[in-house]
Amino acid sequence: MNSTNAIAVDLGASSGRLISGTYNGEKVDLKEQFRFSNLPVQVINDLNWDYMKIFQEIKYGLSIAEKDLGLLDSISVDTWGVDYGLINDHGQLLLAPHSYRDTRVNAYETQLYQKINKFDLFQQTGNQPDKINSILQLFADLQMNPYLKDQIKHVLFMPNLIAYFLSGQAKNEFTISSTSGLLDTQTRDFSQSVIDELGFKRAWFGELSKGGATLGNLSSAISNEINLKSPLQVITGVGHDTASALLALPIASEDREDVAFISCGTWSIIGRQTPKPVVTEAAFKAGLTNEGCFDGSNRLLSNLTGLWIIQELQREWSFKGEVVTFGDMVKEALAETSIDSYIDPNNELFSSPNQMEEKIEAFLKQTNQKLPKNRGELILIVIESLAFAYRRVIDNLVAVSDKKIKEIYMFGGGIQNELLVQLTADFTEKSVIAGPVEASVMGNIVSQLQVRNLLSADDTKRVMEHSYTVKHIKPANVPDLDKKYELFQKASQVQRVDF
Ligand code: ADP
Ligand code: LRH
Repeated sequence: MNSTNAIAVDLGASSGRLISGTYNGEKVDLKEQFRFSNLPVQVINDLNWDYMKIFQEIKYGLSIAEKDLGLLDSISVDTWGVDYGLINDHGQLLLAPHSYRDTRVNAYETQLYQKINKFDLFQQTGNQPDKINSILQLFADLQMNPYLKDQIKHVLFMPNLIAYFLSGQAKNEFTISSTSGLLDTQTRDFSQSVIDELGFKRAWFGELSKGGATLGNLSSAISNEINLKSPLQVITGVGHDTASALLALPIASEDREDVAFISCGTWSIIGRQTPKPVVTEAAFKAGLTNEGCFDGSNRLLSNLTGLWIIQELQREWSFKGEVVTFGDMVKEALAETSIDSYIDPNNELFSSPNQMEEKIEAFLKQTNQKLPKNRGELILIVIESLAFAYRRVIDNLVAVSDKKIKEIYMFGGGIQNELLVQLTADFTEKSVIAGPVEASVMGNIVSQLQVRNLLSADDTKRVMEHSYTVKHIKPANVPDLDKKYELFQKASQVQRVDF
């Protein structure tokens, strides 16, 4: 076949990027075309997406990619979950889209769960109730601004909102919608009963696209503005970054339920594929959630505060003038030995920005553990604690789905942290297959090729094997592993840390 050029727009918390995937029938070659910072903007009390800048950067990136590759054939967007924009009858945004770290939801949590209690919500939607979920964000928006109810025409999740800006077509996609807390466990479509209970309208969400769709061509206004020659098709491919990454893993469909995955980015997402949502009390108590895969199957997982803690340490140290790279941080940790002090990375204390070093110390003091004597020991505490947190979720996944896990696939930027990858293998006592770093981008490209009927689901494994290499990591023996894990579990019991 002639080769084809697809553009993946992947919006992560560390950066937004446009990466081209050139497919020749055998393999996909990825090439970074353009990368830009993607930080939320605090405006008085609100933490918002910098959506205008993002959109401008995407246009700029497209013109760069066309200069590099010649004609571009298709584009799709993936992002993290849960955030959305509200569009009125005139096609305008009613509010700047909020970041899920915005705090407006705090005042409305109790009210929401008085309407539908947490376990009911979990059973109806499969999503673990969480502050970040779209359901609570939208509930808060409507309580704060009742006028919105009469003005909303579309609620569009972020990848779908950006595709709307590109094509003028509004359509929500399954994987990203599955992070909202609004899909029904049985139908896997928007839940009419949850929507009615909260005073939302079903029509706002539109027809749900499963398995992706072509929306149409890039709007001519944009092509003219940036002088783009390409007849670019805007595709609503796999919209959620984690679902996207799973699509790119070189695993045959029949083996997918036997392995676990760990997505290592700003968040750590640990999960496994299951045929249907698991909504038992045990799954609820274990903090697990159910989200959707591009092929319509389920992913049972836990979203943990992940390398966000490392990112915050790096950002704060850099502000103090001590420039340090992620690579340097891993080296500093490798130079130390464990002091057997642990944090619970998922404690609420660590999910908000700023003063991460002080928060870690506060956690260690409150749990009567030894304090680190230098930066390397501090970083090692975080990395070891992350690996133990992964083990805890892996154990829960096995328990609630009553099925063993043979090995673990790790991917995302965090697999460049070789200490984290090795400790994950060691602490879970399982082999790890690591790669690729840009898994979400690769999955985004695969979904476009599948929607365009250039690649079948069955052939995807073979094409992925030709497109990138993975590393195999064997677990090493850790003396007193069980004792260490007990210390981690004990430290994790603390709920509120005074800070
Ligand atoms: P996201 O898309 O969720 O923002 P990424 O998948 O880009 O995140 O992963 C970002 C994380 O990867 C960073 O927080 C950092 O901890 C880790 N990372 C990136 N580069 C390196 C590196 N060279 N060495 C070690 N860790 C790295
Ligand atoms: C990871 C992720 C995760 C959560 C969070 C908001 O990037 O998509 O699954 O939904 O972002």
